[in-house]
Amino acid sequence: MDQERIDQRFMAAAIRLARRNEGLTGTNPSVACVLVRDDGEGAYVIASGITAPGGRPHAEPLALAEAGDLAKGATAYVTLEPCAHHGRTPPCAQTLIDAGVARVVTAVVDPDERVNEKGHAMLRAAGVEVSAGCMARDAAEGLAAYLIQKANNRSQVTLKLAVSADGFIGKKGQGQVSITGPVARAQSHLMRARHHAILVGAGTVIEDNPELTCRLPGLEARSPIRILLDPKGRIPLAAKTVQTAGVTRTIMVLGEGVSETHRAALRAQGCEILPCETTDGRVALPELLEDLAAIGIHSVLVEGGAKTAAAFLEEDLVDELMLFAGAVRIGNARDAITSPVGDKQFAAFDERESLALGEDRLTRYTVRRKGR
Ligand code: AOF
Ligand code: ZN
Repeated sequence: MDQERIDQRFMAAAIRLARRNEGLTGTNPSVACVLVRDDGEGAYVIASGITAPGGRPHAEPLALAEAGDLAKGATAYVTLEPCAHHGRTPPCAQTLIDAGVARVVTAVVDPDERVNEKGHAMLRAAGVEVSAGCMARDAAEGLAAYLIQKANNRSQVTLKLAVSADGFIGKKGQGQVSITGPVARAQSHLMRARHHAILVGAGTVIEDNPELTCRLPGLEARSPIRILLDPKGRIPLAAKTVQTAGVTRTIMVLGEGVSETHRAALRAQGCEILPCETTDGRVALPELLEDLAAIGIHSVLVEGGAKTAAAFLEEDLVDELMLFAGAVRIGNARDAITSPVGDKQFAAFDERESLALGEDRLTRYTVRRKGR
């Protein structure tokens, strides 16, 4: 295998590893570092590290500690350029140098102004060979929440939709309609676990009364923060999300007109209140996403309903689209709700991958950005 193929193989492993702590590292990105040696009989992994929950330690010192003396002369594959700053931990570039690592392969340049190629420069100045940009696009997808916050000062948005075989996402006034099977459902709960927050509009809370938690066995603690858009204060106190606000952090996004009595009642249930700007009675979404980023919520999974999804699409605020195509037909177009993603919306996205989940199919799309 040539060096480029070998590099891609280990970087792909690092990218997969980094996904494990996605959503757990606070405002820090979940980065992975894989240490590899070749003693003449082919390359093999000696150690690995992922940014710890909470954001520290960083990935590199964790991998180096596991490798011990074997790190001398090894190659480090890191999904993000090693940091060059003395933050709450010493610079990772220096830690790699001190451990005697011979070569560092990175995927994405760290846009943090304290790093931004300084990590690469530090390594090169110490005689470490640096290969940057390996599998950059794939790694950037895993780091999207961090990169979007740095570049656009807002939270990253994933829109999840389940569409029936005949193109509908539900039926009016019928609450939750089952469109996909158990395998797809488990996958959607995994998506919840990987995001900082899950967001729905008031209509969905009123009609479906969902819990919006992650209910995969063993991953219950990874339920995302719930964000409920309720500019007019229509969500009843009896809603499951309000009733369980003391267990799972719940943020109510309220417009100016919502009464103080209602606010106090929500607070008494344990809800947090985030005031929002409104236009024509609807939440101003770009401002909301900036506010969320400012309080450390860097990724948001939008799960409904049709109007909320359409609003995010209209404002070009969807970074990733997760489309579950169900095998069932809903029929009766009169009360069926059409998918908010039509040909016009699809044109803004690139298909990235598609997988079969039982009877259903999940296709992942990312927004097409200039220069990509
Ligand atoms: C790395 N490896 O695993 C991560 C990095 O507050 P601090 O000191 O933890 O610094 C936060 C910054 O560290 C963050 O903005 C980003 O630039 C970098 N994250 N760097 O070398 C890692 N998670
Ligand atoms: Zn670091």
